[in-house]
Amino acid sequence: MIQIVGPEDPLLEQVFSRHPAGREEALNRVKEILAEVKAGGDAALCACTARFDGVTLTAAELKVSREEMAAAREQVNAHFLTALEMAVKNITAYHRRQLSGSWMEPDARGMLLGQLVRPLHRVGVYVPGGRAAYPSSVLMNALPARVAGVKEIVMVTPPGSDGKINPHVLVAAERAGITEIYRVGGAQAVAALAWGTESIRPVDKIVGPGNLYVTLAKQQVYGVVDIDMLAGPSEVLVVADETADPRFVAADMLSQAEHDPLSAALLLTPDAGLARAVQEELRRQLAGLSRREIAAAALRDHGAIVLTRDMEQALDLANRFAPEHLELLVRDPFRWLGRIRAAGAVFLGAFAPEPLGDYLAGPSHVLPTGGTARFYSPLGVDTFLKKTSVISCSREALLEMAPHITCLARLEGLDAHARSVEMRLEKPPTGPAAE
Ligand code: HSO
Ligand code: ZN
Repeated sequence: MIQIVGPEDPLLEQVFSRHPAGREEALNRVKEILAEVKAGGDAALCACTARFDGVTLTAAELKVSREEMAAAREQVNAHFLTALEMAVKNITAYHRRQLSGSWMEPDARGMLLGQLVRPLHRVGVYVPGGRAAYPSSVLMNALPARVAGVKEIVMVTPPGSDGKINPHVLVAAERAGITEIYRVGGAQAVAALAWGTESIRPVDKIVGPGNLYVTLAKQQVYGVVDIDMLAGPSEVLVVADETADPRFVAADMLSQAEHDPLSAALLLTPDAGLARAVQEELRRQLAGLSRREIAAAALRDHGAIVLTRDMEQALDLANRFAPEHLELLVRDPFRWLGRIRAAGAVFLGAFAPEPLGDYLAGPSHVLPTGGTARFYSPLGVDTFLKKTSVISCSREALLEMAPHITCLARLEGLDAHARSVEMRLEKPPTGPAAE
């Protein structure tokens, strides 16, 4: 089911590569859908929803009504609401620490330089539907936006076969401060957020994970709007030594394997005894899971137990894989933190299992996957902020810098640039600057 291999085994190349199958074909379909919605607006959204979700809607039904929100509130229980509150509290507190403000500073030459930090005005949050309709993901996308100060947060999510949206998702959306909700998913929803339709106004940025179609659509509209990242299936990589409990290691690998048959779950360990014990545990625990077929497929096709020479080699391989989630189930995990170069989130020690981060710890669970932790960061407050540079200068300071500016301008063949500076030095200025 899951193999124990050496670090040079060809199986690892395959597991590490993470190329989504069928990408080209999906991309062609996505381009067609985007063009259809760009040209056809609401009518195209309804046609796509009928075709892909099997739900017939009128344009007026795209937006989720107050009545539906009220009905959702009736359907969730008290324990869910308590857990939701705790998650909201922790996620908000964590993201408040990420806030960074505008600054302005005079320099010795008489210039005043600074940076304005401003929230985006309107963002779209994509929330998957069906078996992957997670209220936790609503919080993990929307609360960082709220903390950043985003005024309009629009959620899109595909309807279920009954035309409805999961009530837990709706309640989480309301609690997280989402301001509009539309019953539309897939590439068509991304098109609507990017270009707008009669009933959905365009946004400045689209965030949130989706399936391959959604991800490719986000990639296509990048530039019309901003996007957070290109998200793929969930992954966990556990680095463990002889001190790790094989039951914990197996349980944590399964916790991500159960997301998707395409999810990756790896164990890297220098301990052969642990490797065998985890292999056995995986077999045992898998049998008791409701999503065992999904998890088994993930382990079979995207799972491996790698027997490394030592901990150093395990960490080197982990950096190469650049996992979404990295667990260090080792003696003194903090000792290894300095060696980690690429990971979405790191979980240290036996009592920080990955699902703690999925739901309640505080950091967003929207993390870079597929090796993109080499250059993407977790979704956070920064995702929703943008900056503007501020420059002010005294006449004296400009005088000092003028020869250098004009030198560079003339070198680039740009006379008007040079003149713009020289003119200010010729005669006393007129206008308000003269006072
Ligand atoms: N582990 C998933 C997020 C999630 N888990 C949602 C449970 N619900 C991707 O990081
Ligand atoms: Zn998860």
